[in-house]
Amino acid sequence: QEWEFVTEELKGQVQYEYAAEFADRIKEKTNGKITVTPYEYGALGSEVDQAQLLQDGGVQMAVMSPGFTGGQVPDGQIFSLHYFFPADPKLTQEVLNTSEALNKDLRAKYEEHSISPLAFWSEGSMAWTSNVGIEKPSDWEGLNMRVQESPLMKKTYDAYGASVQSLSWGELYTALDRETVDAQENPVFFIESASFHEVQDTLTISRHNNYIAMTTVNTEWYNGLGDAEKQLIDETVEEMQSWVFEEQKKQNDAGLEAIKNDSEYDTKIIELTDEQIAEFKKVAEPVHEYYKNEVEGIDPAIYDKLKKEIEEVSGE
Ligand code: 6CS
Repeated sequence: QEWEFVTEELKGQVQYEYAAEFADRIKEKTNGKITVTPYEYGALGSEVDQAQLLQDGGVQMAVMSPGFTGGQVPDGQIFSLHYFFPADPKLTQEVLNTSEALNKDLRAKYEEHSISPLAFWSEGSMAWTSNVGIEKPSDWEGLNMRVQESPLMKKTYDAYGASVQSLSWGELYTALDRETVDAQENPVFFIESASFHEVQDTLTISRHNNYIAMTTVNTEWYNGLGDAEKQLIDETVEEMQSWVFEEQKKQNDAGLEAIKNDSEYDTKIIELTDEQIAEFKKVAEPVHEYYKNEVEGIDPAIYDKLKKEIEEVSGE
């Protein structure tokens, strides 16, 4: 058997390395009877194309960012709320591993679209890059922010006073360089690896959100597998949760060091203080209510349950 596994990143980056490690483990466990083929971003299209491919059963597995199906599965937009999950990736990962709201209720929502998320994991805390140096909400005024395909992301940056534009990440370096967009958000490892810091003067450590990815399988394909194969996949996905946590941490630490030591581009690093973060929270928190009460098609009960689970983990 051969299973095809698309990712939204390149060799060396977290998502691709995840798929490659998954492939190695399956090969070993099945003595080569099952081959998993990982694909880099771009090999089979953009992030949006890849999501569609998985839904159509054109590939069996995908690492998928919820932001690219925000229009189709509105509940998945919960991951783009700012200052909702714990700032610490370790605590966020604990929520992702244990949450019933996500692993049962949200999973069912994705399954209506033939996407089965088997696991949710953090690629690290996201930072903002720009040329202006974002330190307070009003610094966003007049900026054009790059976002994924998620209406809620627009709402969030609207609240800060920015305009937004959806792009695949492959177009982002050029867009920043030509200043057709002014700012973007990503985990630090990705900013360094995609060289966005070369075309942006500043990086703000904002702790506004973790970047979340999902290990997904085509629902009908997965449901049609035998119990032994399902068990093999589930068990390997579960083992990979601690592996990917260490991998993203290693890459994010190294990425920050590399940006700091890159004397050619001399990126200014702004670490927001707790007081500055409180200003962003004031603007971002009403969007949580907006999400829960106004976004069409979402189940507010998932929001309430998840909020409680987050409070339990973060002790707040
Ligand atoms: O910014 C993006 O869209 C990309 N960022 C990451 C961390 N992974 C893939 C995604 O497409």
